[in-house]
Amino acid sequence: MSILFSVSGWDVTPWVARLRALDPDRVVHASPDGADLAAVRYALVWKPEPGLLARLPKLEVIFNLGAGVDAILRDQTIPPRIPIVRVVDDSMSMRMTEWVVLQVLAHHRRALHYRRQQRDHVWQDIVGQAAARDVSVGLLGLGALGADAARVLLALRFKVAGWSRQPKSLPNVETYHGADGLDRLLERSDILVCLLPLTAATGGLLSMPSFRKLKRDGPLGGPILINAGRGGEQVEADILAALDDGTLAGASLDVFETEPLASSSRLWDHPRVIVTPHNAADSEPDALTRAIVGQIRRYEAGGPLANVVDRGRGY
Ligand code: NDP
Ligand code: OXD
Repeated sequence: MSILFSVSGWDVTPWVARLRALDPDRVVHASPDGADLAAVRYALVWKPEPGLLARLPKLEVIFNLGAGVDAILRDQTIPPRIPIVRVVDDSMSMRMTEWVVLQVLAHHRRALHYRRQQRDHVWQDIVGQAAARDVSVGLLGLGALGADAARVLLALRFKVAGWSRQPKSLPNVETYHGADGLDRLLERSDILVCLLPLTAATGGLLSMPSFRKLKRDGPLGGPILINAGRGGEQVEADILAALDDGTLAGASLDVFETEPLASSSRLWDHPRVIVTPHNAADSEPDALTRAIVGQIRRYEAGGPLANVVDRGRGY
């Protein structure tokens, strides 16, 4: 019984090497090419070829090598009996929190403005710079990633609120849920951070109607949008229109409607936008292969799998 990798867009070599080192007795295929598909028990995947997983008759568990499962759930051929396990790991949460904090601080401390001044050799302070305790950060999504970001933002003294599907309680975080809750979160947010999974309910949420509900009288000269969830959650034409008409004062985007972001997109050159290439929190081969081998050992000893995706919910 073997393990099969099916990964697109990444170099799978370090993953295969680490897995073989951790579990030397197991046959590990780096790709479906030439593999005995009839003997595959576990599949480790990122955006696998649609239809492939349905062709593995002995498949017992799918390990998605990222946290988001929108891509794999689009493959309707995956038999419902096979559990899909996603990434929930400190190595990922810490990376995402670093990215979120970097972006929040960049806008809070006007990094883009001072960068332009540096380029022009201008020595000039913005008078009346707000303190973190005067800035409200609203987190869309209070899961593994949102909750970790909240913890560190609180340590920096930001006011933190969050929105989830179900009611949730986190220390020192104002929490909201449901449609009414979303409006209440938006109207109190100077900085909106999206860490939501892409589902039928979250697609297109980051659009002009939401931007218009954000807090307007905060200390940053207007609301800021930060998105590292999925590009399908944002309407880029609305983001640009909102930046142009002052509905948004700035944005940091790690994910895009189409990736890679087209070189013709105005987002690249916008003076109040930070673009990163969907790398806010990369999957770390070392930590994640260790976690997967641990899960396989527990599972084979009769224990439960952790972090199984609820396919009905979509995340
Ligand atoms: P989790 O499943 O742990 O958390 C998701 C959160 O979103 C939960 O709080 C959930 O609510 C909330 N949520 C889902 N649907 C809704 C809804 N309709 N209304 C309100 N809240 C909702 O996911 P993670 O935190 O691990 O990851 C979040 C996403 O981040 C991933 O799905 C992926 O898209 C993205 N990501 C991006 C990366 C990057 O590099 N840019 C890297 C890793 C992940 P509830 O608590 O009630 O279930
Ligand atoms: C993920 C991602 O979902 O990197 O893990 O986007």
